[in-house]
Amino acid sequence: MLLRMNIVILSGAGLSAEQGLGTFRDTDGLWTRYPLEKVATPEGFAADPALVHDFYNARRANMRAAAPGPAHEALARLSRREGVTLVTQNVDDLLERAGAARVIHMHGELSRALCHACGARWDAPDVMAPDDPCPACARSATRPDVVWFGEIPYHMEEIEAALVAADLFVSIGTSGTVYPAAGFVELARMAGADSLELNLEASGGRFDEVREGPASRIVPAWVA
Ligand code: BV8
Repeated sequence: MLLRMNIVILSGAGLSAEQGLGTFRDTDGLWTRYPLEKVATPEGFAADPALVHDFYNARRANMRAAAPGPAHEALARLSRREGVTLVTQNVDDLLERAGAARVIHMHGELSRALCHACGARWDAPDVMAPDDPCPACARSATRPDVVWFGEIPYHMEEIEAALVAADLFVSIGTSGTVYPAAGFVELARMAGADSLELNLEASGGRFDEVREGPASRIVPAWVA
């Protein structure tokens, strides 16, 4: 059982891979099927909003058809403990559906929509299209509420405050290729935290300890 300590947990696509949501950079990953520049950048959205909406509509349908797994349930239980901060790069809602107390979605959420004209946010419908009117300003300027490359991740101040106060930093199911998330382990180590990676295969980042295996097995074993 984990002693009473400040723990920051960062998760990536590997946390939800076994639930059918796929990853980005594994052999059959999303970025191998959709060029990142076309579907995960503001420029790609400006060039072809319909393609981007199709990409996120497909992922939203996938997410809504999926269910949380043992790793999500274990993290949800742990998140209700004082001193535990759950940060995720994932845009799915499986941790919330597993009962997690609070999830910090630094790359946004598939289940939310954003108006890039007035900044309004609302619960995304199953299918979004470029000419959907914004419920607040009525302009056709709606987009998925996710953070694309070149955009500023959400909740950075809160995340950085948690990292500098951490006794333990745990990275789960992420390749550590996307910044600023990939730099969190260094931030936590500089602040004196121990670091642990739980991943199918070690990402090669600088962790004090690495445990390899599928999240559905190694995350509940670590939380227990
Ligand atoms: C920023 C959108 C400044 C949502 C994503 C030039 C211009 C501008 C910026 C940059 C630039 N050059 C570099 C940058 C920085 C850039 C960046 O890092 N680029 C990379 C490619 C080098 N970052 C940004 O642009 C970010 N913004 O820098 O703003 C700033 C910074 C700080 C403060 C203020 C301002 C914005 C990045 C966000 C991009 N959006 N997605 C969506 O569509 O989902 S990124 C995308 O990659 C997802 O969010 C995903 O979460 C993220 C990371 O991928 P992973 O989750 O790690 O997934 P991956 O497939 O890579 O790996 C899977 C892992 O799972 C593997 O380790 C595998 O072993 C493991 N696994 C698989 N199966 C299992 C498993 N583990 C356990 N069990 C299993 N069963």
